[in-house]
Amino acid sequence: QASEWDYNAEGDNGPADWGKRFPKCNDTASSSRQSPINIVVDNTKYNASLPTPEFINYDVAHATSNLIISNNGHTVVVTPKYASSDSKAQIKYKGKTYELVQFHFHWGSDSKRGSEHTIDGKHFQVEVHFVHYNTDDFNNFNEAKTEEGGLLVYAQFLKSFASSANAGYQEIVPQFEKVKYKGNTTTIPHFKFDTLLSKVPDRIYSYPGSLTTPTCDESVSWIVNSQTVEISQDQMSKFLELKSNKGETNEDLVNNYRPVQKLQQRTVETNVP
Ligand code: B30
Ligand code: ZN
Repeated sequence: QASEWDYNAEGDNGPADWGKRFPKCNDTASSSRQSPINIVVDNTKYNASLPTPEFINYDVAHATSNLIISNNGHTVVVTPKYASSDSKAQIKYKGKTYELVQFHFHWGSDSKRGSEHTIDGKHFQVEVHFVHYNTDDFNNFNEAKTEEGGLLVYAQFLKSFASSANAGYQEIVPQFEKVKYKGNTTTIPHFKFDTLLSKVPDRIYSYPGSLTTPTCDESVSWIVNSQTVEISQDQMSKFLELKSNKGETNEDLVNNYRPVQKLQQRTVETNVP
């Protein structure tokens, strides 16, 4: 078999079959907390004391740090490589500190699909995941990944609309041609990650969930920013040139989103009435 898991509805490795080889991916038990989900706005619960996530060092561009951009066949991942003296990007939320380890993208072939989370059934074309682990309670990402409270992922939706390029995403997207195939990597200078986010304060949705790819560990506190960021159609077209294989055949890397999972016993909280 070509890959242990993929996003194809046809074949035996698609999302509906992940649970066969990765049992944590099943969302059948009423106790399960799989991601992504459809967020039904009328069913979200306003919590006046829900804290706003505090972004730390997202506004710093270290001259001494780099970013590795790599195509792993499932997505493009951007990983900060910090010089030892450089302060790392973090989110503080509900009394815990989480350190950014990587961010990556899920996207679709047209504007009606691509995001993993949906809001009232509506998809956005791109969803960016800023993946953090809890440095108060864990020594590294891999230790945190399997544990309740271990991870925090901040989701930012993008839509292609603007005719002029989004300056933040222009730091990354033009590099995609260097990571066209699975296994390709490239390095760029560090830049300010807050240029990739819509401005706070926004309406956020907050709920307990999981990694959206195998092994689907139920360790993630999700924060979904309801406000979208616009990129240009030219920037969007760069996503659609990526390939999920090493180049022997023509396999587009696209529609790399998991279908929404059952909400089960969960409540989605929001910070705006
Ligand atoms: S997500 O934000 O819920 N989509 C991982 C991190 C975040 C999410 C999903 C998965 C993760 O770290 N998975 C384990 C490592 N991966 C590498 C990778 O980045 O994705 C190995 C793998 O899958 O088996 Cu390709
Ligand atoms: Zn993701």
